[in-house]
Amino acid sequence: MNPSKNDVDRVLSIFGLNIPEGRNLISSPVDGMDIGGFNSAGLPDVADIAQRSQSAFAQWRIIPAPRRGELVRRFGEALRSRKTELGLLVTLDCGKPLSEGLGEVQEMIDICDFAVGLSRQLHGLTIASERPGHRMSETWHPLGPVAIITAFNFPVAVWAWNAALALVCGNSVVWKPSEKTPLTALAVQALFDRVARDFGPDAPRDLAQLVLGDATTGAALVDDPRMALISATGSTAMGRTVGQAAAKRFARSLLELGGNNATIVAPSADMELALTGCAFGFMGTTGQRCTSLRRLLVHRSVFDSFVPRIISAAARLPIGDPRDPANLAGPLIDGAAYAAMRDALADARALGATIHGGERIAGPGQGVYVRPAVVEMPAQTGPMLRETFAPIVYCLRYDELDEAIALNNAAAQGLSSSIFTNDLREAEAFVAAAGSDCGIANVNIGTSGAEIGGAFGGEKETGGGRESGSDSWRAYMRRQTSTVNYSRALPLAQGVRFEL
Ligand code: UN1
Repeated sequence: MNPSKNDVDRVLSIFGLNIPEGRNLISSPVDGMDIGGFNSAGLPDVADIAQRSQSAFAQWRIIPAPRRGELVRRFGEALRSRKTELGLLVTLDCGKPLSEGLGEVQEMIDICDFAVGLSRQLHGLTIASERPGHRMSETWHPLGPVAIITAFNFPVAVWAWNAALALVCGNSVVWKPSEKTPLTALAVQALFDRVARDFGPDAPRDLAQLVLGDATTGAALVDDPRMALISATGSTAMGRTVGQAAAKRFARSLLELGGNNATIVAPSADMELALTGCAFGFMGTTGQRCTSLRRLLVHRSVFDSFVPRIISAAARLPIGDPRDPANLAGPLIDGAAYAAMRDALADARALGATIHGGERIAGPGQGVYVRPAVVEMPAQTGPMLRETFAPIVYCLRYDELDEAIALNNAAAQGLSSSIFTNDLREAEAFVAAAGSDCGIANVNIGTSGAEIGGAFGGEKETGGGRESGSDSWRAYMRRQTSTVNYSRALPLAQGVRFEL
């Protein structure tokens, strides 16, 4: 047995699972070795799952919300007790360093805590009626089965953002994880199943289900008329297909898609903070976060002192086996990711860019390990305006803040953005109406690594959806307006007369 398979086998057994077998191969990006396989669910399987989800929803929606919260609380406790094992499995499944694997499980725990509190706060409104003896109110009701489609880079946290909220909101969920990372999904599902079983009859069978498969499986789920909300995280290309398919049948969609995130480094910035924020931003998670820093806009007066420090940080970054805590970056997910990285760098070179790093380096087995690339661009064109899911940062000089904000906003996506400055006017201008057009606009923090308490998502080609904190829960419920007449007359609104 190869080393990563050995680890996977050991961890899966803790969750009562064996290594799955099937036609679609599962390999660990850590060493590129095959671990097992799975079979894609076909159309009849998806239809069956959707049917079961609908039955579960019919039972779950009438359980009081605080009791639903109790199930999520217990699930959060189960995650706490298995954080170490699950964190390691995240690392084996998607290749992120162990501290980030553990961080991802912490993100799941955090959203469970958030959702438990929320389960007593799904507040509606009372609204002043214009008619005497009438009361108008707004109530939030459970919506229906929710399909959750997730990407390889956060193989479990993004499911948890969606599932924890959807469950306290009274919905059932069906999860279609990335075909690149089915192992953590299997473990999390097994953990949830155990918690749900122990919860007793209030938790219906099939409340949360898992469906493994490829794009065809995902499409079948999106098209199923029983799925009330499609929450999809991944590429803009995937979101365009999913969003249109959902819209065709008037289903709701919640899209959290690509980003092409920029950081502005102003002359007054604390350069140490900026260095760490930008370094983690573009190299952390091997540049495979949707919030990863991809464009670095540096004021002309500090460019020549700051960018060489970024280049040297990239050259020094400890990269290797993500299970070794000495390494701050692990592998790319696969060879296709490296091919995309190479293509982007070749395009940049053809445009006259100067490239530092970006080469493949040795790592365990067949794992795809790369040196992050710092690219000095002549202008914001070509690959700088595309999202390449790899550790590449394109650097550009700017002279005026307005120009930097315009460059920030010129990307097709609008997920995350940040500015490093100690100038209050600049900081406020960046987060004001005419500032960054992104869903996330940070000051003296990098673009990635958001907490769960805020709403997470972005504008334009990022899809417009908001997941996780704040009032994102509303996307998982339906709003009902009720006007109750407790008078003995029936006055019509707007003074309309209708007397028989
Ligand atoms: C993603 O990459 O899809 O803000 C999610 C962050 C993480 C979530 C990223 N909390 O970087």
